[in-house]
Amino acid sequence: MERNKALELVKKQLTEHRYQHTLGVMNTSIELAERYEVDEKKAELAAIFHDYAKFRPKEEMKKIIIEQKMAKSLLEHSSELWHAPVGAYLVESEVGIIDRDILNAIKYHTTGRVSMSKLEKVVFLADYIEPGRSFPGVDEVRETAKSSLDEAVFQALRNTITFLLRRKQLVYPETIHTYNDIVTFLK
Ligand code: DGI
Ligand code: FE
Ligand code: FE
Ligand code: FE
Repeated sequence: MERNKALELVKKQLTEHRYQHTLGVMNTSIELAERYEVDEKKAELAAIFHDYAKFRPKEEMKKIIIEQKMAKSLLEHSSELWHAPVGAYLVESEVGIIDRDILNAIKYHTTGRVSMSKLEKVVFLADYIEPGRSFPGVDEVRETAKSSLDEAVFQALRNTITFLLRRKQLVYPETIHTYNDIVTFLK
């Protein structure tokens, strides 16, 4: 799918603010894809559609999680997590993208997963460091992203988990598993 067509489709699903974030994730994903030798076209499309389901009503997302037999544990954790797997499903069923690599990059963009592909890491990281983000510690991750994809993904995960712990929030097990997998790999 051509970039402008994809952007036109996603724009209808998002607020102006979230659309600007999406453009940031798109540009950052393409840059990272170039740097780390990932398919740039796949990175572009995955980034454009990564937050496709962000504004779907919770009830609709819940119904899809149950009907499509996605992990039941999602329902016991923050609804903030739902738009990623639900987004992958809707991008396939509504937009017609069938590329598994792209769909997995959308599906795992919030929690990551064990043995992430380079494409999945690129979108996960771009979502964290795109120019519109202002998380504490994001500049360190931006700097690291210039030299190591894995080290930068580790730092982004570490910061996100630390943020959740500080706010006394549940941490989804897949997020912890992703962290352990990356740490083991980096040692
Ligand atoms: O959709 P975005 O805001 O661009 O970013 P995102 O999809 O990476 O994250 C959405 C939210 O999910 C964000 O507030 C952080 C939160 N989050 C990420 N991992 C976990 C999590 N929340 C919980 N409770 N548990 C997690 O493991
Ligand atoms: Fe998201
Ligand atoms: Fe993220
Ligand atoms: Fe996002």
